[in-house]
Amino acid sequence: MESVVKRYVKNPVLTPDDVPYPVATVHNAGVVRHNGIYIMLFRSHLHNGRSIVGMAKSKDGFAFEVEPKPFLVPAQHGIFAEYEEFGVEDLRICPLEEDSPNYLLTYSAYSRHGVRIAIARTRDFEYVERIAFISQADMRNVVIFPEKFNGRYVRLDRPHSEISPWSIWVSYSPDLIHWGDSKVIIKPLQYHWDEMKVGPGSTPFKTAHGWINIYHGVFNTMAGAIYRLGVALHDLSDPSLVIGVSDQWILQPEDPWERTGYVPNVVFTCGSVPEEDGTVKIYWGAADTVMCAGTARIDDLVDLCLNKSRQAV
Ligand code: BMA
Repeated sequence: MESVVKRYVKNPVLTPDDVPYPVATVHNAGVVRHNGIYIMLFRSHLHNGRSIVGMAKSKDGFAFEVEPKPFLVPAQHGIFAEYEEFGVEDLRICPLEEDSPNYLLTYSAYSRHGVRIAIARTRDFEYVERIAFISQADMRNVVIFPEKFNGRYVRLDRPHSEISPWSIWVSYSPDLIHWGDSKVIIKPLQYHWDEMKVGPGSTPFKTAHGWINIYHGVFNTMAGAIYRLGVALHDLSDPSLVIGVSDQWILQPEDPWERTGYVPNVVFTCGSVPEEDGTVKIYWGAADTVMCAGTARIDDLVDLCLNKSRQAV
């Protein structure tokens, strides 16, 4: 069978050698197209094991050039400094429709108090305004839908739990700061490729059939965890309604740089860019070490969710 995601022939698209300051990895990048330029905000481990976020730009979405200075490093003052002390990771970019250009950035902030999610805003990818922390500890992987629904922002999130397997939840907010009305909408499926945990991946994008949510799922083996990508379709007017979750994964570690590296057997997405020709560019961190890209036909993703789906919860 032809694979759903076609890898770019010159993967990886970004490696630590492409970065003009010392880093050990480049991975888990949020990506958008802003004024016709692809902006990639990638995570890098520094040589002390803590993470920062760098920026790369591209005209075609494949050939990226890294900016001389990092884009986001842990804050130096105030509440953000306290909770970002150990690093900032896995940033997602939400191109808000309202008041465009208006990008929300959500990222994991690590500190001695645990991991929680911060939200920030930029209009030009030069000036970044941190807004708030939008979770307590034990939350990673938040993506925000680009539209409001009945006057509220909607996000997919992934609280950690020792009781239930780590699942995808939905939450709502009137102001981007206060979130609630949470409920679980996609759970790992037992004895399935995502049975250990699932979590939001790239920012959902709209199709005629619903919102496409490309997520990650994890399976544990005797040789360690395998991170793969899956896809779900959410209702256009109420994204808490899951229309379908593809039974099969759409991407798994296969290339040598996906199978070995800082953490072996990982493909992990934080960004995808839908194109006008009916394809979507998908970006993933490979083995937590390099960035890769590929394309999929949006109709193929929709078809998997509509016609080859598994139960959601
Ligand atoms: C997750 C996160 C991701 C990482 C993945 C694989 O728990 O830490 O940032 O890509 O593990 O190591």
